[in-house]
Amino acid sequence: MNVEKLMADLERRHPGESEYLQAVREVLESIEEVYNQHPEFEKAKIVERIVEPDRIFTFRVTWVDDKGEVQTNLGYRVQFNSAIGPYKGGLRFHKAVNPSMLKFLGFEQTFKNALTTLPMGGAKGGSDFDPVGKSDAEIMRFCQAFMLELWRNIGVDTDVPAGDVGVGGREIGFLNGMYQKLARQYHTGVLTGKGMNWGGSILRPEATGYGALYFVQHMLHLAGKDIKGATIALSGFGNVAWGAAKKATELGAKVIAISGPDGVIYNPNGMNEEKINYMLELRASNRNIVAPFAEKFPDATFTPGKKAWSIKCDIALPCAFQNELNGDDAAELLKNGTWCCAEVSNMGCTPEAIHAFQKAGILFAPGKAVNAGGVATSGLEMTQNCMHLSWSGKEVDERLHTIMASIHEACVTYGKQADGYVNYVKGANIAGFMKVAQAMLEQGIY
Ligand code: 2IT
Repeated sequence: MNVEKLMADLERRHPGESEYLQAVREVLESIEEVYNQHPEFEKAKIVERIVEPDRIFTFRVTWVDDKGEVQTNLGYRVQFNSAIGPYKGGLRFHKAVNPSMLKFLGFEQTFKNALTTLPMGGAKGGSDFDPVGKSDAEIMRFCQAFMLELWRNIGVDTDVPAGDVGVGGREIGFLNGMYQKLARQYHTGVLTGKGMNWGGSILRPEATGYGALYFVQHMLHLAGKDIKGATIALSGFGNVAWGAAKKATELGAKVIAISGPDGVIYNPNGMNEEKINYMLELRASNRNIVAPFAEKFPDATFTPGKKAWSIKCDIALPCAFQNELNGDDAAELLKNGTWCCAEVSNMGCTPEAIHAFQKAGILFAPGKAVNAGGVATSGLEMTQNCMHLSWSGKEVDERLHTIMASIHEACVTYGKQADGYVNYVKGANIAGFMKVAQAMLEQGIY
């Protein structure tokens, strides 16, 4: 395998798709050495096949806003890879959504899902619909119009969407209601992240953040460190940041920063139940700003235009969006003594930031390992739906624990260097790739 040649071919085919090309390059660079020890992969052209999505559906979504004006958005579903199971992955509603973003997310999802130990292929979808400033009624009409197109391409055993940025329990509800109406299919398992009364799994809302903190606990344990008393800066304030803040606080860490597109909240006394619950209110307001947190809690301060990475902390947890932590941010964190960074968002760090952390020898782990607890618990939700029963919180949490431990172990197996440093990026990429590649190989050329 020749990474530069593969990348040049891919760039020619998909010019300007920067996020997609970035995600593919990271994986190819990680797996090159192992891949070249497997001539059977080369012969079946596994890598040339694995970097392209199986198919992409693109559709127009037209809806009417509260003023009676007609609005048109674009909708997509990228069915990336089904070698190990039906397509599975979230839907993102965000104004910047485009094919490059959803292809990068679908590609990442393929390897992440492989790491979970559950039989799920990779997919992603969404729309350039911007939920900011929209009323609940507008969000409902948009979700219904989106499903009017999507429903023929999804199904319990074919493709199971869930939430992502801009899509939470409320949106999954609107989507599921319309799906049932159109498909006349009442199986509870065509979407995950559902409400508790209509097929949802206990702990799914918390799972991405909880799983991330379980993963961080394993990393710290291996490095002889303790999360108790550590200061944490996290970005975002949505579902993922909320779950991470909740579990981090429960484990005795102090969450001293959260952030939004408008700026950063410095929260020197850490979180409490009221503050954590307020994060949900901020998300539900559709305003996409974090500033009101400091109005509600006078011990916190808001600084406009600053990122969470400007706050001195032990552990940095990007929980918002891709490339939200760049090389300059990494330099600032390292200068301030940060000794661990775990991506909870997908591809939260730029290649420059990852390189800086690894060069400095601090603990660093990538999103596809750290945040896999979200989709893993979606997989557990699918299992419960197929069995027509609900597990207790204890049962789901134990399974999530076991899955995160196994993902951590896989990363260490494939990522431990001769000098003892664990390259979690390499470990996660090789472990995920090997499973999907082997599955493709065994199923022939198709
Ligand atoms: O990035 C992700 O793993 C998700 N947005 C969750 C996907 C899922 O199917 O639960």
